[in-house]
Amino acid sequence: MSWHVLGAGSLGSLWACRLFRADVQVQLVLRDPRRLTAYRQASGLTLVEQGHSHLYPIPASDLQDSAPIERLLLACKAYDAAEAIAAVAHRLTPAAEVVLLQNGLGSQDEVAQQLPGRRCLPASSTEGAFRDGDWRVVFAGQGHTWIGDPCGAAAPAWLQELERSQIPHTWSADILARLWRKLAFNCAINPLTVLHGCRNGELVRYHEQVDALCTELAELLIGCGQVEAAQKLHSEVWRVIEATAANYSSMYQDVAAGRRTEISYLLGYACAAGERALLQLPQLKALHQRLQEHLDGHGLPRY
Ligand code: NAD
Ligand code: KPL
Repeated sequence: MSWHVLGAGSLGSLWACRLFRADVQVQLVLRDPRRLTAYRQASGLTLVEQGHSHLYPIPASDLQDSAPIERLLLACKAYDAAEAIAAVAHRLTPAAEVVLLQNGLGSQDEVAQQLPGRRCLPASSTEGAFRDGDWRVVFAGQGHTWIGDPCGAAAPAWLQELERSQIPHTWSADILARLWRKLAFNCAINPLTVLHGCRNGELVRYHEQVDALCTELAELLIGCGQVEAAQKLHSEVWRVIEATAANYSSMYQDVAAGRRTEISYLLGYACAAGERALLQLPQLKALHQRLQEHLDGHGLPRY
C-alpha cells in the first residue's frame, strides 16, 4: 500500500523523504501539471539535515491523476485543508485512511465532514522544518508527532512503517486533548509575540498578559470538556516559553515573511468555541481583535 502525500511543503516533504529512504512506498500529489513538470526538472526532493543535503527521487503525480488512494498524508496549512481534500475525495478507497497534519483545530472537522465513513486521524507535531528553495526542505528541529483516532479505534498497523522511517511518533489515546492543549499554548504565546514583535522568551516582560490569557484558556478548555488539558496550563505555558526562549513563534515567522497565518484555526477557533460554550472570554476576544487589526495593517488575511 502506498502513501500519498498531498502538500509537498515543509512537513509533507520531510515525511515523504524519510518514508522513501526507508523503502516505504510513497508518492507526492502535486497541485497541477505545471508543478509536476517543475518537480521532474528538479529530479526529486532535497532534504537538508545537519548541513548535509540529499536528493530523493520520490515518484509524483498531480491532482488530475485518477489512481485510487488508500493512505493519504494531508500536509497543507489548516486553511487549505478543506479545498485540498475536496480535490482528491473521489479517489479515496472506501477503506482509505487520512492522516491530518494541520495545526490548530477546526480543519480536521472540515475534512472529516467531506469523508463520511473514512478514517481521519489527526496528528500534532513538534517537529520543525522549512523550505529554503523549491523542492528543498531543511529539517530544523527534532520533535515528535502524536497521531490518534477521535473515534477511539485501535492503532493502525502502518505505524510500523513510521518506526522504520525513523519518524518519531506516539499513538495517542486522546488526540483531541493534545490538539486542544497545543492550541492553548499557541493562543497564549504566538499572538503576543506578533503584537509585541518579540521572541518567545521576551514574553516575560508581559507576564500579566500571558497569565490572564492562560486563565481564560484554562476556563475555555474546561468549558469545552477538556478538563485534563486544562491542568497546570499556566506553568506549562511558562515552561514552553522558557524552552523556546530564543525562538520566534511560527505565527511571528509567518507575519514577518508576509505569509497568511492560521489565526482562524487557533485564536479564531478558541473565541468561537468560547461563544458556543457561553463563556465570557474578554482577554481572548480583545487579543483576537488586536491581532486581526495587526494583520489588516500588514495587508494579510484576517481569517
Ligand atoms: P507549507 O506551507 O510548507 O506546506 C504546505 C504545502 O501544501 C504547500 O506546498 C502548498 O502548496 C501545498 N498545498 C496547499 N493546498 C494544496 C492543494 N490544494 N493541492 C496541492 N498542494 C497544496 O506548510 P507546513 O509548514 O508544512 O505546515 C503544514 C501544517 O503543519 C500546518 O498546519 C503547520 O502549522 C503545521 N506544522 C508545521 C511545522 C513546520 O515546522 N513546518 C511544525 C509543526 C506543525
Ligand atoms: O508551537 C509553537 C509555535 O511557535 O507555533 C510554540 C513554540 C509552542 C509557541 O507557541
